[in-house]
Amino acid sequence: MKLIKYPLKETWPGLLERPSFNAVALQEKVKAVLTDIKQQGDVAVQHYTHLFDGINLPNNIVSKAEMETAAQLLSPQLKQAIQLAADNIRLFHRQQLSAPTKVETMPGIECWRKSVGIEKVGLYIPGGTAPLFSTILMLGIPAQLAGCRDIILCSPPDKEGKLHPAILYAAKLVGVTQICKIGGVQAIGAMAYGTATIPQVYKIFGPGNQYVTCAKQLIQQQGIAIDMPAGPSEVCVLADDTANAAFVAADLLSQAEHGIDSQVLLVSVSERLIQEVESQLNSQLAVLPRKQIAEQALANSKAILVPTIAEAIDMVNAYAAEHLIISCNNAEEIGEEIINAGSVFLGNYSPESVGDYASGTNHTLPTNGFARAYSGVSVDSFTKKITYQKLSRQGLQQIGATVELMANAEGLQAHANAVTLRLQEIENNEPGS
Ligand code: HSO
Ligand code: ZN
Repeated sequence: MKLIKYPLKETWPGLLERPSFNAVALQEKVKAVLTDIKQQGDVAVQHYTHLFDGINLPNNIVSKAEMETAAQLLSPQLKQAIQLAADNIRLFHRQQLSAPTKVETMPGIECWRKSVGIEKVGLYIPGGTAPLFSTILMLGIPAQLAGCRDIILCSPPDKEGKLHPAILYAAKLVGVTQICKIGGVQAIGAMAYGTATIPQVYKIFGPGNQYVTCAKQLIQQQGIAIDMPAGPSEVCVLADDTANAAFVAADLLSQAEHGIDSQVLLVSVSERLIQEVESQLNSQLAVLPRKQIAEQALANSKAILVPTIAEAIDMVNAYAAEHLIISCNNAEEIGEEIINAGSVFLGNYSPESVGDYASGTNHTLPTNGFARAYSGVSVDSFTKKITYQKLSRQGLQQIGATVELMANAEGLQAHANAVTLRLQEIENNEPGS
C-alpha cells in the first residue's frame, strides 16, 4: 500500500479517485454480442458459450436431476451454514416489508401506496475464480420476500458444462424458478431480450466483470431496469490507535482477494497502526491461496494518515466506500457521522466478511462512489410502488374547485372538464335540487 501523510484537502479528489478504464472499445464488443443474442436467440447463446466458456451446450437449462445431485455433493456442515445465513438474511429483510397505510388527505379523499413485486427478475452470478453462491442468498431472498413471480438465474458453466453444486443448492433454497448455464454478456442479453428457452425479465441484478457491467448499462438504455451501476468491490477501514492491526490487515485482505481491481483504503490517525498493519499485511499475505490476486489489488491501494478523527470522517465521507469498517474506540459515535457508505461495520469485532455471508444485511452494495446517492439491494429493489386513490362525492366537492382552477391556469380545459362534469352531476342529483 502506498502511504500518504497528511494530504492537503485540495488533493483529496485525486487521492480518492477510483481507477477508470477505456469503456469505448469495450462497448463495441459488448454491443455486438448483445445484437447477436437479440437477433438469433438460443443459437447465439450457444455460440458464445462455446466461444467464451469453451463448452458446447445445446441445452443450458439445469434439470431437476442436477438439482437433486447438487444437494448430495455438499457437506452437511456447508448446508447448515448456508441455511443459517439464509435465515438471518430472511429475518433482516422481512422487516423491510410494509403494509400500505391509507392516508385521508382531506375528508372523502383517501390515498395509499402498495408495494408489488416485479413479476420477472433476472439474477446474474459470476463464475470464474470463486463461485459466489452467497450472492444468490443476497438477491434471491429479497426477491422471494417481494413476491417476484419468475426468478431466473444465469451463471457461467465450467468446462464440463456444470454449475457449482453450492450455486444450485442456494438457488433451490431461495425459490429460483429457472437456472440457466449461461455467463457473461450472453446471459445479460438472453435475460433482457428473452429467447425461446429463457424468459425475458424486467430487471437484472448481480455483480460481474467489466463486460457484464457494460452489458447491464447498455440494456438499461433499452428499457430493462438494473440494480445499480457496479464497479470493482471496495473496503475502507477507518482506524485509530485502539484498532487491532492484525484484524485491520485481515479485513483489507478479505476485500483484496476478490480481484486484482479490488479497492482497499486505510484511513488512520495513528502512524504506528499503519506501520503495524503494513507488516501484518506482509505476513498474512504470504500464506493466502489467492496471494497473487490480493497482492496486485494492494499495490493500487493507499494508507492515508490524517491529523484528526474529524478529518478522517470527512475523508471517508468523501470516498463513499461500498464497505466502511470503523475500528475506533468510539465506533458507534463515529458511525453516526457517516453520510456516504454502502454498509458500515462498527468496532473491532464486526468484520466485513460477516456481512458478506451471514449476519443478515445485504452484500450487493453501491461501489465506485455511488454510495453518495444509491443504497444497497433490499426488498425495495424488487418491488414497484403503485399509488391508489378513492374519492367520495364529498371528497370531489372539497377539492374540485382547486383542480378546475389549476387546470384552467395550465390551459388544460379537458382536465378541468373531468371534474366539472362530475360536480354538475353531483349537484343535479342532490336531494332537494
Ligand atoms: N464482498 C463482496 C461480497 C462477497 N464476499 C461474496 C464474499 N462473497 C461484495 O460486497
Ligand atoms: Zn467479500
